[in-house]
Amino acid sequence: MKNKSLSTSTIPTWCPGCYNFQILAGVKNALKGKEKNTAIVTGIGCHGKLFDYIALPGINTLHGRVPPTCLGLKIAKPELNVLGFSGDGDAYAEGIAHLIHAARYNSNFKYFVHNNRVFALTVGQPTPVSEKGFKDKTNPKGTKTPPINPIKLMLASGASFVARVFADVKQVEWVTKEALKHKGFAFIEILQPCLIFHPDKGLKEKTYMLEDEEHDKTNLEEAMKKAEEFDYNSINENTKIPLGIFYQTKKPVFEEEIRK
Ligand SMILES: Cc1ncc(C[n+]2csc(CCOP(=O)(O)OP(=O)(O)O)c2C)c(N)n1
Repeated sequence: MKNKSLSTSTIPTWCPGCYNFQILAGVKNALKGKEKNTAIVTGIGCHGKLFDYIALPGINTLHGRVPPTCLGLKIAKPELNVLGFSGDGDAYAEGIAHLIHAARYNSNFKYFVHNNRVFALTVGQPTPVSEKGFKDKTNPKGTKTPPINPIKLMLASGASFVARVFADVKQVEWVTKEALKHKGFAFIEILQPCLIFHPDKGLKEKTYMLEDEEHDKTNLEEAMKKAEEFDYNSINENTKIPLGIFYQTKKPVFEEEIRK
């Protein structure tokens, strides 16, 4: 799991065993050899600390503003690989309007959402993907609202690459490499239990890979059906969570269109 290249001297302050370590290692493995022309953008939250632990240039931007920051980088320097990282609060609460427009614009950057279904850095408030009834100090009787389904949202918003993986080094490395091969906006959600505020024990065991089935990732209708298999709300003994690439298509790329 250790990958010293791209390392910095900053000592991580993530909790011991945090799945963010797996995400960091997977991304670093995938970026080997691409160090010279890659930039990263991170949001605000535990995920955002990744900025300090990976030796790449970029911007640790405002809460929720990762997509427009990535878009700006791609407009200025289209030859750069640009990778953005958000938490689910960052992406689906503060930044949700930007997320929808990122899918619509189809700029050629890759966007990773560390989805631990909680605002972790601010110690455990519900996000738009926390299950109905989630309890914390701000909602002692449990929330009253159901979660959104980000995979369906991205498919409906026109994203040209939509994937979901578990926060496991190998899965993150694989999906990062696939996303880098894709020309256009790539949305990648990473299911990441938060050991302290949303442990989601046994979540990985409920997942399966679309790549092991005969899933046609060019078929939007099929992708929507697969997206509906997991509603982010009820996790029980019957829950099955598809992972992998739901959908991939070719669309005009924003920064190329404006140059014309
Ligand atoms: C505009 C703005 N609103 C709220 C905050 C406070 N804040 C800092 S971190 C954070 C939680 C981030 O949660 P998430 O994006 O899910 O990332 P995680 O910590 O779970 O990785 C919040 C709400 C802020 N810094 N800026």
